[in-house]
Amino acid sequence: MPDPHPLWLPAAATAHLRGRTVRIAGDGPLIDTVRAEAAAAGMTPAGDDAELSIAVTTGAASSAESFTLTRDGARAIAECADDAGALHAWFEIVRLGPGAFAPASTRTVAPAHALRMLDHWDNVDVHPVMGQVERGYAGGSIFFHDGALRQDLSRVAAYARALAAIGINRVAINNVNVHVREARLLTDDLADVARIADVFRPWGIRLHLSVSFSSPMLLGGLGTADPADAGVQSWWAEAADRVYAAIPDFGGFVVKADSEGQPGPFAYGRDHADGANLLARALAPHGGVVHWRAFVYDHRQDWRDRSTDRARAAHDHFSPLDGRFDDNVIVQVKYGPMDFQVREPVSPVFFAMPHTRLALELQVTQEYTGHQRHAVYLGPQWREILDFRGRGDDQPTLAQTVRGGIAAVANVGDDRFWTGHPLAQANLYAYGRLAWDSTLDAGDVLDEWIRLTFGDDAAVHSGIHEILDDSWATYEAHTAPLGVGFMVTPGTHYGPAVDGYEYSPWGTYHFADRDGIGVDRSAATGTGFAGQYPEPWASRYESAGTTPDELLLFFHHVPYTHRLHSGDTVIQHIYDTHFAGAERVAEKLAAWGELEGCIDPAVFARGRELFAEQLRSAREWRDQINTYFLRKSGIADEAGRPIHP
Ligand code: GCV
Repeated sequence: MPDPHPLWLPAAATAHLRGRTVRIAGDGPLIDTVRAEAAAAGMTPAGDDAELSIAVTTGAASSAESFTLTRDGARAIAECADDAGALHAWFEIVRLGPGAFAPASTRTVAPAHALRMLDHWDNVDVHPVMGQVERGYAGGSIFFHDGALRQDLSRVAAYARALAAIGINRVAINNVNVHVREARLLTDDLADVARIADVFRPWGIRLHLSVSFSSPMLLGGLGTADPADAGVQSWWAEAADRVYAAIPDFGGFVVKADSEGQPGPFAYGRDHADGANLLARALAPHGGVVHWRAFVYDHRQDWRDRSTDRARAAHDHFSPLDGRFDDNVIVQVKYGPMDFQVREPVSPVFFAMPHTRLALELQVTQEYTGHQRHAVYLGPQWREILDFRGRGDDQPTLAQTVRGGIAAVANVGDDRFWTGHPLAQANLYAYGRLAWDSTLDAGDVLDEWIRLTFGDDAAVHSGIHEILDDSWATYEAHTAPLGVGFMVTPGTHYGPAVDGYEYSPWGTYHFADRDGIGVDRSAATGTGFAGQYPEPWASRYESAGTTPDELLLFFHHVPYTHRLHSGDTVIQHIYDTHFAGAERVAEKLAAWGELEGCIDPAVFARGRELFAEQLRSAREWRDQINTYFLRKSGIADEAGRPIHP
């Protein structure tokens, strides 16, 4: 098996540091890491006049993990708040490349969010349906293999280094769907889990575990998991004590409760605050946190019942609990009210719980955005989400609103390129960078990633940038239209199935008939979801006339002849975007072909195979969607292009 791809840290990424002098002041494991990095980059230790100086200087920069970088053209001096700041300063110097020492300037660099987390949905056992990694598109797990923790953790070490370089500081190693085997990570497997924590530690990353709410029953033999039961409370306290004895810097628990079959407090007549606080109190003496997911909805809906709306569920369950969660509970909210669709409105939960620490949950793994067979750069989507001003155009952005940090579902596996499609590495990179600084421009982050990963060749750079820059918009263009969502193959969530979920229990409908399409979520005549937003968005989403085009069908059921703000009718928009989207994918395939001979042949070959599949899939989407709506509406394409009635 060839060595795994170096991600954004090939040897060339530190070439500008080779032969230069360095001074690294301070002690501790992270400082040792920086020293080892500098030595590996070919730097020479020196004294106070070193070209690069990295020192922990109390009071230099106040917030945790931050540093102040002063450059004078010849030297770069990083004064760091703590040893994590020193590690981040090192990787900033790497990222800056040959420009690391100039121009003369001083600036303080601090993370926007204290918790910047990746959630792995890795299983210990190979799950009969979901496999080794749930929604994993990059091979097996880097942590587990066939029912056991891996002995060889060298992939984990390389991963930890790459994550440190983009500022990630928390990793949950197992799936939030905790099956019986995975539940035992909390007890029987602690020694092995501690081995993984040891690998992450030198990179400033703390380990978290997903746990089952039923652990006291599954693992402790108790007859209940009721949060009010004293035996249950002591069981969790003792479990936490044992974890911290094995892993002193353990981060905490991630919990999916009362969701898609996972157990939770509802079974005992308790609510989610009762459930979350139970675990939080076990972790509190040790400084741990609970990430309690707000992804709670009825997945056994009756499609005939028009009063139930999955989009409402998180707000209905959680907003009444605002203020009841302990300080070390973080309620983790998916960015949209449904499920990581290519387009959804930002969840109203973020603006309904001012007294609760909320975390934003994103999905780096491309469950609904092409399974890492399609090259889809999600940076622009995340920037839109992070920038959403839920309380008004002059009010804070979502990024400024969340106090519990950012988490995202990871996209790596034991694949040679880590992420299946080599270009999907850009999403992992961008996630880390945007979690660190949510104001970075997605295009600039893409440029950074391309330069670090592929080097300075201008044609390669512009070729890859052009392929990825509009790739999210392209994917949106040829899949479910105008925010209506889903239309994917049930189960796998890959490829088109327009009615795949239309009569299913999962609550994901588009309600297309011969006259129109979309879900009426207005307060006046629909499910009332629009009314879960504060103003001005409650009013904006309430009316089709003020709902942004890209979300029209998420909020309203309209005739195919409804005219969008763009001037097009809904039906013509569907035809135009689907033809254009598939056409754009053909151009991307051609653009990738231009890179032959200019990039690593193995990367090129993998990309060529996947772009061919992306084009096949985009055409399939185009044809199924266009044909479906032509058949439903009977309205011809104004341009008379080939559809299949
Ligand atoms: C881990 C979606 C996915 C599931 C996932 C779930 C979740 O429903 O399809 O695979 O389960 O989200 O986020 O918990």
